[in-house]
Amino acid sequence: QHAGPHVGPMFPPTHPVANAPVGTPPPTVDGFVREFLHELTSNQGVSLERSTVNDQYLALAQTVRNYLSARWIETQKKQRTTRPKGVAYLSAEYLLGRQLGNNLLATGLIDIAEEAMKQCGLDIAVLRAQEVEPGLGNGGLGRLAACFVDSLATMNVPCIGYGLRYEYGIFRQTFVDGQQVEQPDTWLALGCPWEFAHPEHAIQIDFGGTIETYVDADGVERTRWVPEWNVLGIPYNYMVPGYLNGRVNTLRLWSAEATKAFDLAIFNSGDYAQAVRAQTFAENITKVLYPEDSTPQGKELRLQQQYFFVACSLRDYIERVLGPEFDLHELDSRIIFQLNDTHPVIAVPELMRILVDLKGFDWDEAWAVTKKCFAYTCHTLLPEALEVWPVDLLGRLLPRHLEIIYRINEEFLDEVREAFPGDEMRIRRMSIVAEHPARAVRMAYLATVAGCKVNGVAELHSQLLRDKVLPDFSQLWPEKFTNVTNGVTPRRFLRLANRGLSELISSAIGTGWVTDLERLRELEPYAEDAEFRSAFRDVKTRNKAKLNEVLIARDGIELGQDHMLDVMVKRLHEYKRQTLKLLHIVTLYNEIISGRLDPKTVTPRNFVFGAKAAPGYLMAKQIIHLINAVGSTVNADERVGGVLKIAFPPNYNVTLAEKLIPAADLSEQISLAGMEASGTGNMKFQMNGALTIGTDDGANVEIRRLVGDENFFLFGMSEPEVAELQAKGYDPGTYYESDRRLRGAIDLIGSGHFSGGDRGTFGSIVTNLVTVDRFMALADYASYMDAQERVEKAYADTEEWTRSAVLNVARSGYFSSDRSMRDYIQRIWGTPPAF
Ligand code: T68
Repeated sequence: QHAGPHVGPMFPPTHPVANAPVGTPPPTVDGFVREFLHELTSNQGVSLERSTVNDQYLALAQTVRNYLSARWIETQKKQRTTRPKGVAYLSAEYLLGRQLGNNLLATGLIDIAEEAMKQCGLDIAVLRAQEVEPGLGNGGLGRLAACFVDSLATMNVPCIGYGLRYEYGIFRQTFVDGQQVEQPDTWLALGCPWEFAHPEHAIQIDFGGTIETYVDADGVERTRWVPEWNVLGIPYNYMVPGYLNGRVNTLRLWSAEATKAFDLAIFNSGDYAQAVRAQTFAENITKVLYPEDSTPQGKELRLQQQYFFVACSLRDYIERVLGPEFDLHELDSRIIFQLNDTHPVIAVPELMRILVDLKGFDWDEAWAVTKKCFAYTCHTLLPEALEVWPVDLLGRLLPRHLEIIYRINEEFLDEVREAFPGDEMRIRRMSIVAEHPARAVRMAYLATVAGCKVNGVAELHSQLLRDKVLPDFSQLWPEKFTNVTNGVTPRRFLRLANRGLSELISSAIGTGWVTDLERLRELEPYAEDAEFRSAFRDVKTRNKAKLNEVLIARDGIELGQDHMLDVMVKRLHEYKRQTLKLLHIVTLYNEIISGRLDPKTVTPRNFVFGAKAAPGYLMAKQIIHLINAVGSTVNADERVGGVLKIAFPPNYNVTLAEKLIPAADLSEQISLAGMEASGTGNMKFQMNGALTIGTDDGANVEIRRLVGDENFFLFGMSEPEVAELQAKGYDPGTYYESDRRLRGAIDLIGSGHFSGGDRGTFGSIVTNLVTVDRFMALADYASYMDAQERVEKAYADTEEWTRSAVLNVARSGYFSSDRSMRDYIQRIWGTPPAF
């Protein structure tokens, strides 16, 4: 049952009190009040009486930030002398969530700050609610990056996170007549107190132009890039504090600005307006986060973003962190660049270009270094999610990089030819440069060829990655492939988000679990303890009450009282199957209104959805519309008697997740098996004592193995069964025809019942389900309905349910991102970074 030998924390906290220099006396409430008032007057320029909530929030943030910055400077100073090997996490997304609470926690200042604000007549909860979260990511991938940098800091591992400082993060979702409308995310509008801008460290990044050959001083023929235009990368540094350990790592996000060349153009230009537009052009690079998760559109601006941030990051690490004295032949002794999906893969030819064109390495020497410095994490199984860049686009924007990719590919294909003589089909399959439908570079292949390791993000995903996505590569280099199952930070998602449960846990087993989550195992005996279970239920009840308050204040949504809380929150995607969840709800509703089901016999439930759809993903947007339509119809229908309540608060984000997850009873993880790479929401729910209803997909497989079948509601086809059905030819129509309840639900949607009688509104959803159903919702429907009946039965036995919930928490230790980091260190990064 146990996921592996328990080795305890590899990196114990070095300084268990506050995150302040060793020897500093802990701050007092009075001292904190003084510092806060000082920040208010000196930074905001207002008195307490005249200050706004925003002033107060900013002053509080500044006060906390001062505690961190001293340790930050010390961390860097120490690193400059010890010169440890570190991790550079390259990620186009960091979905950080609010910072204030986390930084208070990391510094041990939560109680002091709360009391200090009280003494100033302020409610710290109101100040915390003022913070707009930096939504610099789409979903799981970006949130994972944020969890990983948190864990590395807490484990005392040197890490620098590199990414993009989007001026507009993930759009703010609103609903108009039940349909998604996107609003710009103006997260910087009221000021961001957590960032440190360093325009003096701007880096120039080139684009476009041509390449030319020349003969250098030694008579060697060399290539150089003659770029056409350039922009400046301005670093914005964020502090990433370890939990009570005194380490503060750095997250460095790049912002694009126009170079002097643009200023000059403005100065010289007769057409001033045109020249200013050119400046905007440069700044467009970091203007907005692309809201497409898992369906990259191949837009030029996206490639500009990718190259911009990795070029800035490599230059920064090589020139500023390592410095001019460093022998780059030894680069892998100081750094591993972890590629978070393919988005940063253009870093591979960029490092080759730096070494060969700028540092004078010969090709083989440069390739030997490069191969040791990168590792690649894949986050998907969907073929359409694998990034591919047309060569004409690449060649136009980065001509030298394209040439380097061609050479990497040639040498790689020679290696394949040697291993598999005469197998031209294999050569074509494995080529980094695809010839059809148009010539294009397959970034996942480039990452696999260049990376010293390739990993998937859950056991099943890693196996499918080896066997189905990259089979030729795993055959050639079996030792390259490995798994690291995702994890989530218990600081944010348990300690901070669920204070009640945290305190209950600590009262039972002490506080060590915060940095050593496997210790939650010690809770297992408490599952048998009726008093503990009752306290556990009280926490849930309070969390539900708090959620109600939040939803009323935020959206005017009222949930049913004393209902089971059934939650499905994640991006809207067909493979995640929000429609299957809807079919369950519509079935119950249809059975009630047609008199076959007495609502008094139904377990009262709140169904809560949270999901953003990519703006260009029309089917996803229609599904959002349908959820809202079903919600308003069912909620208003008196025949239901309030036993089914559907809530779809708009703009699901990290902040809302922190309210929803601790209140949930049931976690919906219902993707088609073989489609969800891992999932991480599933782990957060488990950790907070929700039971999972789920398919054998992604990390659900590992969750179920750990909690045991009796504490998990499994349903649906397994991945091999899916493959088999696929191969045999899937016809959703047969399921529709043969299952009365399913047909009833689909027909009700098709009848216009949820759309004021208009059959057209959801016609394409219905047609799609009955004729295509790419993700086989209909095939899993019956099994899902059965599993939901098991949920109802189980929920009726309160004590047994609580027992399961406690065991879910007790067995969630494996899903700490600290464990993920330990696995990365052992399986990928090699020698644990020294510190
Ligand atoms: C997610 N991927 C996986 N992608 O879907 C999820 N994609 O199973 C996994 O748990 C998680 O990664 C962490 O490993 C994403 O979130 C994106 O957001 C994305 C963004 C841009 C382009 C492609």
